Amino acid sequence: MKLCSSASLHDRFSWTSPFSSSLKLPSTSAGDIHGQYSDLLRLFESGGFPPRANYLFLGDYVDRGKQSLETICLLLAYKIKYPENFFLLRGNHECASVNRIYGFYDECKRRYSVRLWKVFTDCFNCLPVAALVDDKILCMHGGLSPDLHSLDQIRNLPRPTAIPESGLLCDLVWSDPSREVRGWGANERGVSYTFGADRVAEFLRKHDLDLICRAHQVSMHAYICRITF
Ligand SMILES: [Mn+2]
Repeated sequence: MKLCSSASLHDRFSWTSPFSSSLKLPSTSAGDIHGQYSDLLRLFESGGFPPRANYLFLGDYVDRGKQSLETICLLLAYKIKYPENFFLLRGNHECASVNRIYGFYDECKRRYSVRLWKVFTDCFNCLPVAALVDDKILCMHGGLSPDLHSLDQIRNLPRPTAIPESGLLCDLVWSDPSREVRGWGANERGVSYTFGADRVAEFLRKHDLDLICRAHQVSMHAYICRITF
C-alpha cells in the first residue's frame, strides 16, 4: 500500500505533465502485460533491467493473467526508483469498473484484501494516459478520439479520475484503428470508436508528428506497423 501512495504522490508532483520532456529515444515500449509477470521479467532480460534501458509501458498491467499484483508492484517500484527513465501510461484495465470483473479484484481479494484493490484504484486514477516521445511519437493505450483537436487537451485532462464511458479520455484508452473504416466507425467492443488510416495521416500532419504508438490489441508479430509513408 505504501508503494501505491508513493506512486500516486509521484504522479501528483512529478508526473503532472503526461508529456514529460525526459522521454527520449531510444526507449522500449511495451503494452498489455496483463498480469503475466514471467513475460515482464523476460522483457527486462532481453531489453535490459532498468535503468540500463528506458521504458514506456502502454497500460493494461492487470487482469487476465495470474500475477497482476507482482506485475504492477514491480512496475510501480521501478517508476518510483527511476522516475526519469521509466514511464507508465494508463490502459482501459487500469479502471475499477473493468478490473472489478476481469481478474484483478478477485486476485486482490483472494491474496490480500478488497481494501488493497481500492488503494490500487486510487493509484490507477492518477496515471497519465498519453506520452510524447522526442516530440514526434504520440503514445497511448487505445488510440485517437474525434474529440481530440489539440495536444493541450491531453495535457489538461484532470487527474485523478475514473475513466468515463465516452469522450476524450475514454477514447484514448479504448479506441482501435481499422483497415476497413474511413473516418470514424463503430467499435465492436461496444465502447468508443474505430478510426481509419485517413484520420491517422491527418492527425500526424496537423500536429507535426511521425508516429502513433499504441497497444490494446494482440499482434502475433510482436508489433505491426500499420501505416507507412
Ligand atoms: Mn486494452
